[in-house]
This record gives sequence, C-alpha cells and structure tokens, in this order.
Amino acid sequence: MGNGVLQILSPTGEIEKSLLPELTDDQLVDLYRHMVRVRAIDTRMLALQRQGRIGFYGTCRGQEAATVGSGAAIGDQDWVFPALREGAVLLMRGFSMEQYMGQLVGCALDPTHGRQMPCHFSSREHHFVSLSSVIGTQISQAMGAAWGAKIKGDKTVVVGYMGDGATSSTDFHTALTFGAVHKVPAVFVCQNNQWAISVPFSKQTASDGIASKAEAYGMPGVAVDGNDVLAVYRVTRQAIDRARAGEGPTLIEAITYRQEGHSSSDDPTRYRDADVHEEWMKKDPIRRYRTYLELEGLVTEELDRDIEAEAKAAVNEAIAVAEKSPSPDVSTLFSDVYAELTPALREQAESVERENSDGEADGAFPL
Ligand SMILES: Cc1ncc(C[n+]2csc(CCOP(=O)(O)OP(=O)(O)O)c2C)c(N)n1
Ligand SMILES: [Mg+2]
Repeated sequence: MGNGVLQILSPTGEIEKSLLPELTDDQLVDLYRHMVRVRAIDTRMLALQRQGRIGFYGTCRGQEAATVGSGAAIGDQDWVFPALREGAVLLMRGFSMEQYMGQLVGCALDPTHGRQMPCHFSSREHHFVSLSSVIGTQISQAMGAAWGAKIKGDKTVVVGYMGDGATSSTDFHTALTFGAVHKVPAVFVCQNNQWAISVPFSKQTASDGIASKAEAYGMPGVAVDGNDVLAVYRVTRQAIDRARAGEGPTLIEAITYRQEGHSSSDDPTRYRDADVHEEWMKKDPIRRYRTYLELEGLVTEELDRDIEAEAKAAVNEAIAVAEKSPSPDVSTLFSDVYAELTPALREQAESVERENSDGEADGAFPL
C-alpha cells in the first residue's frame, strides 16, 4: 500500500505471500463467515430501525475486515473494551445472536435487561465491556485493566478499540502515556474510518496519521490496510503476542472507511463527497477477501451462496425470537446495581412484588 502501511491483499488482487498469517483453511473461511454475518446483521438492523422496530443502530459496514481481523487475534482469556462498531467481536467470542438482538430490542434475553442504549453490548462472561457513549473513555479504562493484569501477574491482554475521533480525546493521551510508561499488556486499535460523524480525518489531526503518534508516547505504532482482513489479523496477533510477552503496548491504526452514515440518525450525503465515497466503495473489504478465497479454491460460488443464506437465516431467526421474548422482569429494576439493596430500594422492591402478586400490575412497572 506504500507509506509504511502494511497490506497483504491488494484491492486489485495482488498477494504478498511472504506475509500471509499462519491460519488453517477452516480459519480462513471462518473469517469470511464472520464478515458476511456482520454485514447481514447490519443490513437488517438498519431496515428494522427504519420500520420502528429498534430505536437506534450504528453499522460496521465497510469496517468488517478491521473488526473481524483484529477480533480473531484476541484470546478467550483477554478482555475487550470496544468503541462504537465492534459488536461482531462479541459475537465471535460466543455471544449468541439471540442475545445480540435481545440487546437491540431491550427484551428479557438482553444480559443488561434493557438498561443500555441499543448497540451498547456487553458480557462479563465473554470479557467484553460495554462501549462508552462518551467518546474515548474506554481507552484509559482498557489501559487501567491491562495495568491491573500486569500487577496481578496473569497473562491477560486487554484490547482497547477507538475511532479516529477518539484520538483527539484526553483519554487517548492519558492511556498511551501511562500505558507505555508502565509497559502494560494492552493493544490499542484505532479504526480510522475517515470520519467522526461529519468531521473528516483531515480536520481531526494535522499528523500524517494515527500510527505515527505512538512514537512520541514510546510504543510501536503500526499502520495497516484496514480493509485487508489478513493484514489486520497479522498485526493484531503480533501486538497481542508482544503484550503477552511483557514487552508493552502497541498502537495499531487500521485505515478503513465507514460506508454508511455515523448511525441511523445521520445522513452522510449532506457532508460527504460522492466521488471520494465511490473510490472507497471500490475497496470493499468483503469483496476483496472473497476474491482471494475464490482464487485459493477455499470458497466456491455455491459455498458463498450458502454462507450468505445461513447468515441471513440466522439473523431472521434471532429477530423472531427476540421480538417474541417478554420484557425484562420488573424485578431486574433492582438487581445488578447494589450488592445489597439500600433500605429505600428494598421497600420499593417489596412494594412492586406485592402489587405484582395482587394482580394489580402485569409485569410492567406500575406507574
Ligand atoms: C466526549 C464526547 N464528545 C462528543 C460525542 C458525540 N459523538 C458521538 S460519536 C462521535 C464521533 C466518533 O468518531 P470516531 O471516534 O471516529 O468513531 P466512529 O463513529 O467513526 O466509529 C461524537 C463526536 C460523544 N459521544 N462524546
Ligand atoms: Mg471515525
């Protein structure tokens, strides 16, 4: 790709064979399955939002390689502090599609009991912390968790994601300063998708990129073609191995593109240049990877059709299950907040329970 940006698969089909990561054929096809699945989810979710069936959604469209490639390199024992678009990483870690849809509709299947805004997935079991609506805060939380792991002496690595916009936050400075000084086992992955809502990357920083900022903090900075899933996997894997070996944090800049609006509340045609958009669309990460897999004989037209059909069917089934699921039980209003309820909350909880058992309420909060 030039300019020190690592690339293994070029958009025009060239392959840098010496850099191919060591992955089995099944693992290579699995990466593709995950990319196709998140695209199928995103397409349906935007449609559901327009139909008023979910309140809000932000897609990962165009960023599937950066998301899936980095996610595949993270170990089960590691922890993930996501930014806005890494829901697919949680699915890759075993979160079910029903829970994913359950979070979006806020039903009883949602592990956070409908308390969080849609898309703010989290699961302790899967070592995946809720994204922070407040941009950037997760970067210093990730650093702190990694520092904790180092103090405890376990072999956990913490991956902190961020967007390009988050690199202008004070947390970026805090996290990278502390992280490098204390050599914490963290990997900071910046998905530079060229936009922070309507602010273009050219207005985000006068630096020549994000990766180069790492030098000033005293850690390696790696720029990678974020639309090349194999290159992203390779650099993330190296950074994670390095962190686990006690050699400290790495900053990765995955250079990619947000193909959709910022969220379901945004209209990017109001601020984006159509020609630049078209150029980026030609670099679509899924198309590029499929071409490679076809060339290698790992995906045929028929298998490709099956993978897409399976993904769509799984999404539809999960939507049906989540939409039929009841609301979170009213008792969940009182759980997960305090280890022991305060006297005032206990009184309220008992009163809700009494009203429920008297048949005065039907499970909805009695207002
Ligand atoms: C501290 C803070 N400032 C502003 C916002 C409003 N806001 C939400 S998303 C966003 C842009 C984020 O851009 P980026 O970090 O590049 O992530 P992307 O959406 O491109 O994935 C902004 C400014 C916020 N949520 N928090
Ligand atoms: Mg961005």
